[in-house]
Amino acid sequence: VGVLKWLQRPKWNGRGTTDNFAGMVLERCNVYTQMLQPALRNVDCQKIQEAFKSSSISKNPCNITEEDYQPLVKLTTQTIPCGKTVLWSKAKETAHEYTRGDREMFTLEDTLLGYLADGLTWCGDAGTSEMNYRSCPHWKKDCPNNPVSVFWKMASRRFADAACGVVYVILNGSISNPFDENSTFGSVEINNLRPEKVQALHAWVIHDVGGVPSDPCMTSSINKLKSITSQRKIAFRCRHNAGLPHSLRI
Ligand code: N1C
Repeated sequence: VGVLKWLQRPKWNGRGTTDNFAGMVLERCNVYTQMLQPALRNVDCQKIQEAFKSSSISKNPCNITEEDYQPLVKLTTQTIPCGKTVLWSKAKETAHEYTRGDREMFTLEDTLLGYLADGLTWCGDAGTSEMNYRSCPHWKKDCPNNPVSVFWKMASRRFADAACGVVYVILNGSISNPFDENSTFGSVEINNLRPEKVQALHAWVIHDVGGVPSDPCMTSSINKLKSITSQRKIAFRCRHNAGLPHSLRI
């Protein structure tokens, strides 16, 4: 009994592949390309679904690389106009609330690639051609180079690298560290913005209604962000606001 139980234990510490992963990817692709961004109506969602699955199928889920996503990336090419990129850190819902109201602005989840993957988990296994619905590697407890972590790092890097004009970032002013150097924004995106085409980074620090003791833009956390942008020769502006602004333009 002990051995049997041991054999049946989940392999990894993270949640398994989302139920109906492939079906959800196909469905999201159809919604996005047929209803949300008609400019992409000619993409082949069947192919996209297959490329997404193939990125991790029959592979060790601790050895995923950005190259594994190349075919998917190629099929989902999309150009975001200058001045329309919205980054966020620890403020996902707030950022999406904002871009829902202004369909011209794009977070990564408002691009096809981010839209397909948002909230999903996926991984395969070296020995089989099935997804693993039971468990997937947890980035801390198992391994950092798992399909989901590598995906967001790759997608975030490319999203920031492609940004031009004024770039916006929505930060969470209700926590002590609105700019976190270990976050994806602080470790990947900020370092991949290109000074030659990014006019400025405008930060919106959103905090709870009821006021803050002092200006969140003056805290050491935001000062750190300011100094990184200045080293990188990117102009920086910061505003704080209780609740969402009507326009991100400062
Ligand atoms: O680590 P974060 O936030 O600072 O990452 C956010 C930053 C955004 O600007 C996005 O462009 O990085 C991009 N991004 C996503 O779009 C995204 N969607 C879902 C990064 N991560 C994303 N996720 C998942 O949330 C992913 O699993 C990652 O680990 C978290 C990061 O959330 P965070 O710490 O609030």
